[in-house]
Amino acid sequence: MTETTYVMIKPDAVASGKIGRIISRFEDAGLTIERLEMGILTREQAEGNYGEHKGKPFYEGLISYITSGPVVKMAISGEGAVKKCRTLMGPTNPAEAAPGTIRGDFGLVTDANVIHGSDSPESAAREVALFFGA
Ligand code: D4T
Repeated sequence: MTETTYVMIKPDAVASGKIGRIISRFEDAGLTIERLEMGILTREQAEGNYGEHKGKPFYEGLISYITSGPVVKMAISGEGAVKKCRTLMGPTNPAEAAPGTIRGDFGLVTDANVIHGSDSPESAAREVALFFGA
């Protein structure tokens, strides 16, 4: 099924010059970049994206990290785009991510793990609306 997901290149990857190589992974896989915008998240946007983690020990660090510098926000579409993007990204902990995945190739630690991607079609719809409007 053709669907649209939300993907965000995180501050560590933007600061270290990985934007182009990361976007190429999605285009090379046949997915379409529908929307693209660079900017610094407000605290409200960061909390909207990570509300499910509120109260966890890593939450405050996560919010300050994700608002620490520019990110690249994208809406990406294609057949099975939600799952496909997560597969291209690799697991949350870059130490467990295989070579060839984005986190495996460009990341080292969970608290600065290069990229975010919606984990379900429901999250994707909510996050695309949160960052790009309806
Ligand atoms: P995101 O949401 O950024 O795509 O990551 P995942 O979907 O792969 O993983 P997640 O929701 O479990 O974690 C969200 C975010 O929190 C950071 N994190 C996570 C952290 O700093 N320490 C931790 O122990 C965990 C579990 C990394 C990603």
